[in-house]
Amino acid sequence: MRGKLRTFRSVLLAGISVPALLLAAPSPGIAAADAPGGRHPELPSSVYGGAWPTSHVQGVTVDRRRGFVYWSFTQKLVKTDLAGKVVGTVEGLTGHLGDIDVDDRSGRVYGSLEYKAAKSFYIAVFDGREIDRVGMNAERDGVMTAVHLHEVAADFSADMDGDGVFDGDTADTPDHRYGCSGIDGVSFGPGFGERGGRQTLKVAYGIYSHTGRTDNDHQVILEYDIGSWGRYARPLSQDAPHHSGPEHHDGKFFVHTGNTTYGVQNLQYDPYTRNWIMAVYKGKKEGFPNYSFFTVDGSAEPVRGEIKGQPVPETGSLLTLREAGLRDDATGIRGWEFHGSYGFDALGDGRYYVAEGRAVEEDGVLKQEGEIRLHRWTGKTPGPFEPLG
Ligand SMILES: [Ca+2]
Ligand SMILES: [Ca+2]
Ligand SMILES: [Ca+2]
Repeated sequence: MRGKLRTFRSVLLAGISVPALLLAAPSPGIAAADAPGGRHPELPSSVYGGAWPTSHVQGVTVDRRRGFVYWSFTQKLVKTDLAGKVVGTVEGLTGHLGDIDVDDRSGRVYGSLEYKAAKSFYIAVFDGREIDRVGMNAERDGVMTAVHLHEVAADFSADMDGDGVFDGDTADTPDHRYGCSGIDGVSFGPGFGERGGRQTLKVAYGIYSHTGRTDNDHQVILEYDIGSWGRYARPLSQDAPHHSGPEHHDGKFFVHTGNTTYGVQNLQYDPYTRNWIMAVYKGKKEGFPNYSFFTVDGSAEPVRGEIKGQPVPETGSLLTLREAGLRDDATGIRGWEFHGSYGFDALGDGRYYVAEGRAVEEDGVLKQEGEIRLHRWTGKTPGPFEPLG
């Protein structure tokens, strides 16, 4: 793996022109449907995102229209071109930047951003077009605003055992409604059960791993129409976090997967299969299959039903797992085994970029590097993708 990476980098350094050709191609990011004869514009089989003195890569998103890749490295957003050349970075984040997704129309990048000690949870909005140099500051350089999500803060800080004490950022407690640890996976896409129409932002909860309670066996996904978010978005002073955000979400949905370790790491709508893809860190509860990857059937209407395992019986909008992949006979839960928790982007034509990350040491400094590799959908079990190129 290391050797391969180095080879890829040295190929770039030697100026071999595969990526350069891609950049030179007319309108490389125009959607496949717009390409003459329905041919898809070429994308490199892998892109190297650099090594950074941060925590691991948390999410990737490709702006095909403009030819850029954005990488969330937890404390830093990195922008490269499709050849892996660094265009700029946004730094100085003291919270946790998780999964990201680009709004193709505007080129803005939306990412989950958590400050658990301050009980503050945001969608960070980066103006991708304005990121043009390394070392831009998230607070001072005018490239990032944040919108606070009240619903997440309320569920995260819920005193579930009613003892008058909120136990804070720990898994070892009955507190946190649905086991909410914050937010991570984000993706734009159509409404659940809809093919087209207005694209909304979906935001998935993190869920603490806890095998001793029954109310944490669902993934929770919030839906927001960002059309009105201009009025809420404010620059963020991380020492005095604002709470400017919409009063209400535009939908709250539950998926029965069994408990996982920190919930949906990467959420991604796939127009090719009409799946909502959820990559997770496996759960540890007995009696569940504890798959690492789930697909929600995006063509199915949400149904009203019981949110199983709650201390007070509760109903909500339930999403349906796709009838595909592995099946656990005891629970009926469907899923897959695949890595995708560090970053996953669907290109819309049956191809995907899947991120890998690893720790490296450079000049005595511990760093995390990221790389994305092109895959295609096979639908086979246990993992429904195969690498391309
Ligand atoms: Ca409590
Ligand atoms: Ca994550
Ligand atoms: Ca995503």
